[in-house]
Amino acid sequence: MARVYLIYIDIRTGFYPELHHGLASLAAAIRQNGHVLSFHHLLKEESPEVLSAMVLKFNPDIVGFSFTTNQRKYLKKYSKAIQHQSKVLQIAGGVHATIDPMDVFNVDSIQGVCIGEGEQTFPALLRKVDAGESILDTVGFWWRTRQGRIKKNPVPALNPDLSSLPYPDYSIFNVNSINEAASGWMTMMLTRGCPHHCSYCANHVLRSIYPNKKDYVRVPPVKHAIGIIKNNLSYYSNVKGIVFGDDLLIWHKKWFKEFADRYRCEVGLPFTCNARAEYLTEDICSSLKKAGCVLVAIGVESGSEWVRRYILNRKTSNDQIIKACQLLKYFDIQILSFNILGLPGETKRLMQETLSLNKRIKPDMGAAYYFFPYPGTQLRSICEQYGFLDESSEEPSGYLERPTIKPIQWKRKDCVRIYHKLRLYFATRRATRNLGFASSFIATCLYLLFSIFPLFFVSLFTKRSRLKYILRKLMYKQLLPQEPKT
Ligand code: B12
Ligand code: SF4
Repeated sequence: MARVYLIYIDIRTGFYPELHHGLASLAAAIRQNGHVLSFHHLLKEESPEVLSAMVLKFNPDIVGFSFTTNQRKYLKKYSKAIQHQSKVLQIAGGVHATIDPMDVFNVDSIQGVCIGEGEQTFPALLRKVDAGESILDTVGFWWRTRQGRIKKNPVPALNPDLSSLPYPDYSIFNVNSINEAASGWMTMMLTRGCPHHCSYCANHVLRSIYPNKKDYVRVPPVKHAIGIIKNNLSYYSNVKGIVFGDDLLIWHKKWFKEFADRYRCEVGLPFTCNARAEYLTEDICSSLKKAGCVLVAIGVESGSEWVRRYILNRKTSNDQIIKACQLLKYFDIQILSFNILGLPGETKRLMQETLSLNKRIKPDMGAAYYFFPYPGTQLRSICEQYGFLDESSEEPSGYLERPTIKPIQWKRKDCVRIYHKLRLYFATRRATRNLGFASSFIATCLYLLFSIFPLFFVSLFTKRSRLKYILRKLMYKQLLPQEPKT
């Protein structure tokens, strides 16, 4: 049986260390096929030589890396260090490898790239490795040949039946410490894909690589979904609630209603999920509430309908967002608002509209991100076409660091300031959300007070000063957004 070493590059993303559902699913498929797996969750920059020695001690037949676009900058040094000590086959997979494989081949120690979902193609590759057969024709993989050319094999059709996959295997992760850092809330994922085509999101790119595009968005049979949850819960005994990371758990209304009924009876834990405003009808909100949903994360993204429609390819109106939030409040479900700033085509006034819309919907919590031009997306093409990108655009490790595109229609300092104002607004809402009617009033007062001293608060959020540390410890712990543990 083949010996596989997987490395998940997860450094300084701005998130707490998290479970990777794709890798958990891949791990289950590898083990189900009898292969031997070892895994390393690379959470901080480690010595490449030490990592390489650890990997090679396992005596792997194949080493696989997984990472998102922002993390690809770490690949080279670790892969090179392994190559320096061994000729072991090294490959990469995951979202970035799938949508920009040629970029991954720029690291010349990487010999192969897995394109798309790996639960079927990777075990097929391992069978060949195990049998000593040629791997060059393995579907779903691109290979660097001895002559230095790239052999591009076709991507097989997506498996439409999610119940044919084994339950994800989270034992590869340090589940206890990851869930404890999240106060006992465990993340999970049941469905795959999203039916929408937002211009900044990887979904339309991912969908385009498969021959059966209509099967891109899938839900498992409800019974299987409940089975996945119960199995996931067995990895950690102290689960307080579930965070469904699915792009859009409620897109299939009939499926969701049936799921919600069974979830309430058979699982019964409080949960959170992501949703688009137009899906949040009264009956869906009612099902969410009955099933135990305590928070819905809504992609507001921009307060400007023009930006949403023409830049982001999201046709949701402000009224739909406001109405959805009113419904959620009516059903006593908390709201988390997601927003993006620093977009091409945006102006200072349009950014301010994002702040204004959030003040109207008054979410319980919120997050502001800087736009990042992910490869293959429509919005990246627009950025390229209109000269919005420069070398520094590629540097950030996530979308929390700084504006990424050239500030053409807006000033960088305005973007950063509105970003911090928005985060400050969310922090005050969050800190006061349990205070009932007084909440909005106190949040507004705190927010106004802080707005009078923006520089002080911007430095509080951005500089690693002693002052920040002391204030944080003493007074503002509640008010500041969570920062990653690195
Ligand atoms: C859940 C989720 C998270 C979770 C879990 C992280 C994770 N990496 O899975 C959290 C909240 C932590 C998260 C954080 C971030 N995320 Co996120 N996230 C998702 C989401 C919604 C689902 C991912 C998923 O589970 N997909 C389903 C599984 C089955 O697919 P998969 O992960 O691709 O894995 C399969 C294959 O790729 C392949 N595979 C994967 N690795 C390997 C390795 C080898 C060797 C092989 C052979 C195969 C293989 O096999 C897997 C099984 O089929 C996606 C959106 C989406 N629709 O994909 C965004 C997405 C992956 N996230 C994205 C981003 C940008 C981030 C952040 C950078 C945000 C930030 N901080 O700025 C961080 C990065 C964290 C990190 N280190 O990855 C982008 C990535 C874009 C890109 N071009 O890279 C996506 C696509 C959303 C988007 N904006 O378009 N995310
Ligand atoms: S709705 Fe969300 S997950 Fe779906 S395409 Fe748009 S941004 Fe991506």
